[in-house]
Amino acid sequence: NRWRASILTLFPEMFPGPLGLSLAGRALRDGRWSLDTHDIRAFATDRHRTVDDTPAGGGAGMVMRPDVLDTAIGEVLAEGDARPLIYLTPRGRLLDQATVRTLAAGPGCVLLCGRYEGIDQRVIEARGMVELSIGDYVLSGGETAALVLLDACVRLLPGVMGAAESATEESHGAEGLLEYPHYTRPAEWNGRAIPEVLLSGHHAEIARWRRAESERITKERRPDLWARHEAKHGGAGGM
Ligand code: 6GU
Repeated sequence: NRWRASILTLFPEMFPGPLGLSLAGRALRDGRWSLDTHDIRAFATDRHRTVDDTPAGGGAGMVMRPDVLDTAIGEVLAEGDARPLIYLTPRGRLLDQATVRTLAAGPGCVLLCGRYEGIDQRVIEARGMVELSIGDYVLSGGETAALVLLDACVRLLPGVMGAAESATEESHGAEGLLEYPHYTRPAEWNGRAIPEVLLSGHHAEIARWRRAESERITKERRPDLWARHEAKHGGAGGM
């Protein structure tokens, strides 16, 4: 019943990578989650272990074969395994913190990392894959996106983060605002002082300052998040 991530990839050596270190690595060793990787090439059937072919209709690049992928998926996702099958692709729906929370609250996930131009559309449909992207830029493959998705999920698993961190939700938390600025000693550094209010000991004023900074920074950098925050929490009363 531990949270389980299974990875289908042509580059299993890329895992656990950074997830073997720090918070996620400790949680992995403590058995709070598990990771298994599966080399897609091991499921090829011909002498040359072919996993891709030329695109139907012509054009550049290669497309991953549906038969090889389906065999690989069948090996990892047994009948009755309730985990979602996620295909990481720049044409997927954008991953957000709400999706991360849902995934972390479930039994785990199976992550398919694509390479080349993509994978055959038929296996996406036949397997009911959920297509996710981690942002509007192009990576050379889904592997680094899978590491990002897992990092975001694992830190939310019970007992992974210390009480200090898990109590609050930071940027993109329930309020949907970006984090306020942080400071620590020394009180003055290279001619720069810590904002006076943070040294005042007035907790209500400090909370007010932090809230105002969060709002200012969100408006400035992420008008999209600010609009969503206003629609949800705004006092002005939307139409
Ligand atoms: Cl999930 N894959 C690739 N190849 N590029 C991406 C991505 C995923 N998300 C953003 N860019």
